[in-house]
Amino acid sequence: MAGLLEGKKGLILGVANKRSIAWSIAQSASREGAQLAFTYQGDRLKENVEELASTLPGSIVLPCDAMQDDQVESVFKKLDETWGGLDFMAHCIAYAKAEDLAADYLQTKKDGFDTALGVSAYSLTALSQRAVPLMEKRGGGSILTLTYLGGQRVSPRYNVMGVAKAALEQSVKYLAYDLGPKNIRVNAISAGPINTLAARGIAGFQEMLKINREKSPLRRNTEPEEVGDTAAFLFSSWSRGITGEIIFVDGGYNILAV
Ligand code: NAD
Ligand code: 0WE
Repeated sequence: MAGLLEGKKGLILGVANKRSIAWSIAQSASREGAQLAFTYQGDRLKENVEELASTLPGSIVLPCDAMQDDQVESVFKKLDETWGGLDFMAHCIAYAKAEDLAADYLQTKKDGFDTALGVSAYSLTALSQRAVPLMEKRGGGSILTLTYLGGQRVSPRYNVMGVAKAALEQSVKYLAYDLGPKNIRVNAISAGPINTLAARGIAGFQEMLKINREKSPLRRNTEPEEVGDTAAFLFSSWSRGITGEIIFVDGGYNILAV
């Protein structure tokens, strides 16, 4: 049977290593027949991403620090030259200064606030601006970002990242409104806690995984493959009626009260 994403071209931003949620999204999309382009942030991650991408034949690998306008610009120039269009984009990028995930939110400085909101929230809008013309050439598209429950509720020490995710989630809705007439859909997956590079070193993260495993309706932790398969659905025409949504892939944890 033909894959769900046969003939589609997609851009995946935010692979750091094999544990990255972005990599699980890439594997699901590739399994369903999509051709992929990857970006990496800085030379430190270049080899990692090239090695992973080489396992998916026909992949493109490009540098892209989301805060560098020239790098963002050249990604879409390259995709336009090689593919002449784009069907989907997965934005899997977040960053806050470590110090801002350790103290109280009250202590957040302007610089830390701007960094977290710039990298984790504004970058979706900046990237979407460049993706739109390529998606229009294909008669539409699907844009996806990743968020966390800490953008809607208080998750202790998620702090300025929670404020950034709130801005990101609302950006999803405004972008969905703007891009609907172009048949471009914009959605977010709100994933449960997953042991990735970005989660490593967060004080108490193992305890969070334990609570999630014990309390969530599905009584297990979220697997990155579950996020990947939901992403493939959101890239596909099976989700053609869905835009501006925050879809929880968290074993149902978000529905609970005490
Ligand atoms: P990860 O560390 O594998 O991925 C984070 C990525 O962000 C890295 O590839 C990093 O290079 C990239 N990045 C950071 N700053 C960047 C910049 N300036 N330009 C370009 N790229 C930049 O960790 P992950 O957990 O896979 O995170 C991916 C997304 O999933 C993030 O948005 C995160 O908030 C979200 N998320 C994670 C969890 C979790 O528990 N791990 C849960 C829900 C949502
Ligand atoms: O979005 C995230 C984490 C994103 C993240 C992680 C780091 C660690 C290293 C952003 N910036 C940095 N900066 C660093 O220097 N998650 C959803 C995972 C996560 O992080 C938490 C969580 C959860 C869940 C932090 C505190 C509380 C819960």
